[in-house]
Amino acid sequence: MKKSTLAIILGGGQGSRLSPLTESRSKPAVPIAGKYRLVDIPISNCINSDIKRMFVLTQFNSASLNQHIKNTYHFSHFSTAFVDILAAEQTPDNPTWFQGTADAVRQCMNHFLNHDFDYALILSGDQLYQMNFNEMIKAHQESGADISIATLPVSAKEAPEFGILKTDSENFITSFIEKPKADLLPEWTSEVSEESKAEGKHYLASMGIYIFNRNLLIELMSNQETKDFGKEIIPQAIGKQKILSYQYEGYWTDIGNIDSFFEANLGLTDDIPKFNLFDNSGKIYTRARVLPPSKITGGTTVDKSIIAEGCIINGTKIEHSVIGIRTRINRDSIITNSYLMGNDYYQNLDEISHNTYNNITNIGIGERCFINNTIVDKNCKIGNDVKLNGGKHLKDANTDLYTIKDGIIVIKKGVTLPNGFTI
Ligand code: ADQ
Ligand code: ADP
Repeated sequence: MKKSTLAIILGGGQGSRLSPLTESRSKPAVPIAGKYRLVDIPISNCINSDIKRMFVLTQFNSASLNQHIKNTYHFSHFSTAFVDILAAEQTPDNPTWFQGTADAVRQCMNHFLNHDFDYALILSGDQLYQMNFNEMIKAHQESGADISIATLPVSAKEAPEFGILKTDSENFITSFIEKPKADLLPEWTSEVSEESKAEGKHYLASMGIYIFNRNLLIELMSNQETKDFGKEIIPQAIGKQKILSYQYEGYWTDIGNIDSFFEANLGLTDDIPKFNLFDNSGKIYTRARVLPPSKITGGTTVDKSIIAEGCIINGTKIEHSVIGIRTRINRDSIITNSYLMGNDYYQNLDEISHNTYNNITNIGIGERCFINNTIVDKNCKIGNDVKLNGGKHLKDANTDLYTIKDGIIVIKKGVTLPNGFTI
């Protein structure tokens, strides 16, 4: 008999690692690759795996997340498919927010149990990858596991950021440690493929992607003390339940902080990107907007860049950058190594000329700007002659207008940078 799967997408805790992009929106709504939102990645992976009942758990429910889900994921009237957002609710029984990933699942169990399912597929909302979950479900079924965890080899440098595990000869997990300190690592190496060894990846890491059998999930969730999958549920299940390590071979990266989010976006401009947006079988879905094609004029040279729909570009050079929907770039501006998220709306010509006449900064990038190693959030008004030169020479900072983290400048959503503004 075909077993059924319900997907639970962990949309984000406080999102502080992605701040300031999460200052005014929930993490699943953060724009990625110029036209998508973070939540489109796990949802698309589910749809491509024919898993079409999904809950997105989020700590706060922004208008933009609701709008995006409502306007994007429409399923046939005759199917049981849905994408529902469950935001942390304060009820008389639950006066607090989600205390961790397992607590988030526990607080929403009554919603899940309204549906028939044999397996719960629990996914993170901040990872970039294309995975067919059916292969993992098949391995889970065939092995007779109670829980399965997707895993992949990582290096000693990466290992302290992950749950690290060891397996027996049948790939069942025999021990697990959440985010081990570097000095503990020597005890945690695993037998990995020759290819992984050659890349210096000697540790098996949890990807934070879990399959639980329904009854086991209900049982584990009845323990109010456990708040987190990585810290409690998984380590405590070792030796009690059969936990399969399902080793994944493809590209996967965590995009939970500014540095990795920035790298993942700019990585899309590689000749052959590791994450492939141009793929018939692994399509990434997003809102179907009615936008005109992008227009590039004024002799702008463009190289190694992704330009989303609806842009009007009249600059000098765009290189190694991701340019989001409805971006406007004016004369003689240079954009390198940057991610401009784009805009939610256009200003009309009358408004633009009225603003220009009255020295009011328009939406988009002004004239003669230089922008490097920078993320510009949506709906920003960047004046003329603005110089934003991110890089390791900059110290971390946080102001009303921008944040600097690891040398990357992040211009906050909707701010105005006056003419001549320089970082
Ligand atoms: P982390 O990613 O560090 O480690 P965590 O911060 O718990 O774990 O987040 C997992 C996912 O759940 C993220 O998508 C996060 O946004 C979301 N999340 C966190 N708290 C939440 C909450 N209260 N409500 C809703 N969503 C929430 C985990 C595992 C490691 C594993 C890595 C792989 O614990 O063992 O190696 O994932 O990235
Ligand atoms: P994000 O999460 O990307 O920051 P928002 O919460 O700003 O998104 O919501 C984006 C939506 O808001 C868009 O669909 C757009 O239509 C609308 N919107 C935002 N600002 C404006 C504006 N000044 N004029 C018209 N529409 C706007």
